[in-house]
Amino acid sequence: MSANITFTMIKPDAVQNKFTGKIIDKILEDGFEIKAMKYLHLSEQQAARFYEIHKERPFFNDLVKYMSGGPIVAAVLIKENAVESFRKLIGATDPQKAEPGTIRNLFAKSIEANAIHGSDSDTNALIESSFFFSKLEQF
Ligand code: IDP
Ligand code: MG
Repeated sequence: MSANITFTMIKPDAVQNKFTGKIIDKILEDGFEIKAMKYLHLSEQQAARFYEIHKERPFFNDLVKYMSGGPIVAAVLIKENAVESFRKLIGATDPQKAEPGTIRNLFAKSIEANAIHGSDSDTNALIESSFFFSKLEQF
């Protein structure tokens, strides 16, 4: 069951640039089902907690400021092999290295403001989903 779940955020740059609708279209066209979704503005503390795993990396403070700098859209997505399939759909972290047609290739501004988040493992998909949504059993 957990292998069919991933978690995503449409990041502040993409929301600000009015790419939310286009990105959701790409996700649905790729066969994902939206199980839960919300629009919200993270506080710096929430962004720091979400990205705690990166706290030793040099870009951590900038990342926290950027992720709390404007509203985001958070969602839980369902598809077979969801984590791997979604990472393929979004493309490489650096949009300059992302394959043509991927969400980051189409909509990201920079390696930091890269339009979208995707979980990197089944375990993290569940942890990240429960960061934003309760009643995980419904997934
Ligand atoms: P991912 O989002 O592709 O999984 P991670 O390495 O987990 O990439 O990094 C988390 C986020 O931190 C990235 O999506 C991006 O917003 C930011 N980031 C990653 N590497 C850099 C960097 O070298 N400079 C600035 N920001 C970065
Ligand atoms: Mg990551």
